Amino acid sequence: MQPACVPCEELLREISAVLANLDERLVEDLVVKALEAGCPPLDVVERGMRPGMEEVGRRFERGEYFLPELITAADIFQGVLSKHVLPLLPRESKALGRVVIGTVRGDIHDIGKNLVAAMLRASGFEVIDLGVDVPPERFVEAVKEFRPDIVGMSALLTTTMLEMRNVIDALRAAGLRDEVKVIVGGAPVTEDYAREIGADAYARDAVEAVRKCAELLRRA
Ligand code: B1M
Repeated sequence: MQPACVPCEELLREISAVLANLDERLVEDLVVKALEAGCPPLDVVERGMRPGMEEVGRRFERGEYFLPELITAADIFQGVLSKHVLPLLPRESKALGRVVIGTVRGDIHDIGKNLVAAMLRASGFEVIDLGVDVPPERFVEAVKEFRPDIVGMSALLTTTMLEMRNVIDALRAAGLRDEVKVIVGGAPVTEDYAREIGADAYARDAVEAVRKCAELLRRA
């Protein structure tokens, strides 16, 4: 991603700060202001709102915030995203490929996964979203049922990212591993971890996820 212009950078910093402070009205006002000023919608999300969520997470770790604050932050994020940002995403009409996506077993974080799904759809992928807390068997069933080109997994917890390996093993046991490409992502996931568990790709954000999925199709 290119650096944002100076007025955008300032607005994005402010968005991050007011989201971290859980000020819903100000988040919405500033997001609208940033979009009207021409800041790219994805910069608003990835460089404004996402760092705000990371700060919420840090305050939670330090014991300054508790579960209700995490829930409030998630509600603010999702509300602003669906009201102001998602409607601005382009609609690509070409059918690029089919992706089955889900958050792995034991994990109910879905904001990042939903953003990845929305970006893939906007870029011309057909997306089948299995939701959250998805067990390996459900990924396997979905591959049999929908015959996707790609399986995408999201995990936000260091404990649940281990499930990604179980899904890949389950696909292999069902004789389906060579039928699909696998992409993984989520805050604790890394390129090295993706390689270690035998995934085909890792993406750190939604834009990279779209680029990597397009690359995976070219390699298929
Ligand atoms: Co939770 N939580 N949470 N939480 N939560 C984290 C993840 C945490 C890092 C906070 C912290 O302590 N700093 C921490 C995990 C620590 C760890 O494992 N190391 C944590 C914890 C501990 C917990 C609970 C255990 C708390 C508790 O109950 N005591 C609990 C677990 C519940 C469970 O899943 N079983 C829990 C619950 C929750 C809420 C339900 C309250 C809520 C989620 C609501 C929801 O998702 N609908 C929540 C939230 C909001 C967070 C933080 C604050 C924000 C997550 C978020 O939405 N970020 C988070 C702190 C953090 O992330 N640093 C935290 C914004 C989003 C756009 O980014 O999800 O990273 P992200 O997605 C990005 C990329 O990662 C990537 O692209 C996305 C878009 O750019 N990506 C992919 C994601 N998936 C991808 C898939 C791909 C490719 C890219 O390919 C398929």
